[in-house]
Amino acid sequence: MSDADYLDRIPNNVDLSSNRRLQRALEEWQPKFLDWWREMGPDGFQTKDAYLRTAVSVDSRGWAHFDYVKMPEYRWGIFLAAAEPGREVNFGIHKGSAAWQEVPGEYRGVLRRLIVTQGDTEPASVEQQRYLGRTCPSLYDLRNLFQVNVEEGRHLWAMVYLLDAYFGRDGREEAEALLQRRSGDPDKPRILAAFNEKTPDWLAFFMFTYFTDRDGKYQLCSLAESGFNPLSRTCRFMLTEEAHHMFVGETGIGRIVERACQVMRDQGADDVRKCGAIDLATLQRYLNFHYSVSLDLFGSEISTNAANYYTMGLKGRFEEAKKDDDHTLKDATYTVEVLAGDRVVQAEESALTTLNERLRDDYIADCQRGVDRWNQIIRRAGIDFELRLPHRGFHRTIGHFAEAKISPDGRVLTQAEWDARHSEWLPTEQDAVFVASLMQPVTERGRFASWIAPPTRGINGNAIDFEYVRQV
Ligand code: BYC
Ligand code: FE
Ligand code: FE
Repeated sequence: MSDADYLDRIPNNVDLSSNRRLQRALEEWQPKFLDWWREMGPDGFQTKDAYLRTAVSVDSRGWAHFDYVKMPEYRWGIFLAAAEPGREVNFGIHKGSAAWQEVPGEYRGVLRRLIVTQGDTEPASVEQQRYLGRTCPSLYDLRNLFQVNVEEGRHLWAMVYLLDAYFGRDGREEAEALLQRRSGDPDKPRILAAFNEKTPDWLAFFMFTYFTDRDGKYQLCSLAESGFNPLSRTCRFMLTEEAHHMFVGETGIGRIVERACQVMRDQGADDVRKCGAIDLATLQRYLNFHYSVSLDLFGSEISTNAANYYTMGLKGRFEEAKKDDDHTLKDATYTVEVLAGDRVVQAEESALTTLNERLRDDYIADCQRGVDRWNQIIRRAGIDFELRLPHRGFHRTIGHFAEAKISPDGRVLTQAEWDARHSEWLPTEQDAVFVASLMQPVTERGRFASWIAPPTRGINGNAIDFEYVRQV
């Protein structure tokens, strides 16, 4: 393949053609990515036309192009948000110096690790969602799944670009390793725990895109504040795509809630499952699981790693630049919830070591907004039920709450109490079997599975019964 041809196939705004070394590195990586995509990407449908959006520029008015494309031919491009002239490091000990255009030598290892951790989640999620196409509730939803999958693939490209462009040989090795780890594989697992869980059904998929992709939003927002300018610009553009992933999650759950409410209103509260819809109690258990697993992704409440990332100017707070304080946080404190024996209490801690918890707080507030909208659907249907985010300490495996058993309402439990009650709070084997029984593919244009209401509108101005994925 000639260079020009190759360059045609990687849309980019990083002037790839003028950087031979980088071009060669990406050229070597591309076929390995495609091998990975074929082996671990969506199962089936690889030869079908899917109506997908492709990033073709970073222009806020027209960055996305919609058309039919076969997934392996998707143009995974490299896009950075526009450079801000004169940008500075906005926080930490280097606050006020010019933002770095190259990796500061002393932070090389730390920065590489942050980029690798971010990059690892992207292919992991594609692997987790690999088999969902087989049981799609509609062509509209199937297309949204594939859209999320190709964009997570592009996010992997975004991180591999940084590794190849700025980290030389070890960057190239990390880029290869990103294609070698496998979600859920005990011998070569993905880095973060949530990305080794299964996403076995569409309820889990919608919960994942609501809760876990939202961790992505908050992590990307704090990396977008980075003093390392290429990382900042890369993450800022990734965030524009992320919004759609969370939209898929929020509206997916909303439509399942709507369907459950319809059945409860029309047939009676006890018939939801019999009518092939998902009862709200099961939904709450799935919510509890995905929310708690996603909370773990923020790391420990007290973290010297987080303090260091901040002090070094590598990873900021959510909306760092908008905050009105000294942006060094040396003497500042922050209130966090901690365990004190059999109680959860508030404690004042250093603002630097509690940065993970602060980001988790921002995340929790954001999660609550969507839950409120789901509850509005329930209230409007005249049904007396409220979905709730469980306490932040519930079902945690990272941080100090991992040492205890906490109920959804925030009480510290004995092991015996937990054993007796956890099946009320987390998806049970029967829930999984029931939800699995509903997962029958619906691929007729304009039709939807019994457990989910149609969306209010189609994609990119198209009708709901548009042929979002062509069958032939
Ligand atoms: N699982 O100081 P601590 C996304 C490790 S999602 C396993 O508490 P730190 C997406 C930690 O590495 C966004 N291990 O944590 C969503 C450390 O190890 P060492 C992904 C964990 O370092 C959907 C030790 O425990 N992006 O984009 O402050 C679909 C103590 O750690 C976990 C990022 O994560 C865990 N959950 O913070 C597709 C951003 N948590 O040092 C995509 C980059 C902690 O003892 N990553 N550990 O060996 C980071 O900023 C940080 O690594 C973390 C952890 C926030 C994840
Ligand atoms: Fe992503
Ligand atoms: Fe995402």
